[in-house]
Amino acid sequence: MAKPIYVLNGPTLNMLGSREPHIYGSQTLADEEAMTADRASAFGHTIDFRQTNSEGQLVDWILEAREKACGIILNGAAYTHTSVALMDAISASELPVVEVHISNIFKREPFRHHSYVSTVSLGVICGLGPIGYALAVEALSDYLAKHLGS
Ligand code: CA2
Repeated sequence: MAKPIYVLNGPTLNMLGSREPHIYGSQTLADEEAMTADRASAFGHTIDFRQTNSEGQLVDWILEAREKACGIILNGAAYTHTSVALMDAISASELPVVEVHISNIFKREPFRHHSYVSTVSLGVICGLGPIGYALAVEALSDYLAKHLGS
């Protein structure tokens, strides 16, 4: 059976749709999951969509993906800007990773301008709102079709 795309979400993204809609929009994480699954299905993929507030759990899921997933879409949230551990796990996974941010991190505070995740990712989508996840599915599908014939 074909391996899914892991879609991994970091801390506080479970609050989407309930607070700070001026930054993150009004869609919930469940809405995000449904939209991402639809787009994946259109490209012949399935997703495994998860959220955690724990850095260690994200590391474990990224390493698990090495065996169980064909690629990763990662919104590491605040850990994006702080976590060498996430960066090392992505490198160790040897999988294509598309980094997603709902907000435009470059328009925000300077501490959000650096991403450890970007340094080891295939590419980055940020600032386009929730559709960024669907765009990431499209980009990853295109990459996988060209590089793995899937
Ligand atoms: O724009 C993004 O997707 C971020 O990854 C979101 C993170 C932030 O630390 C990154 O710099 C950019 C924060 C996620 C917190 O999500 C909330 C959702 C609703 C209400 C409050 C926070």
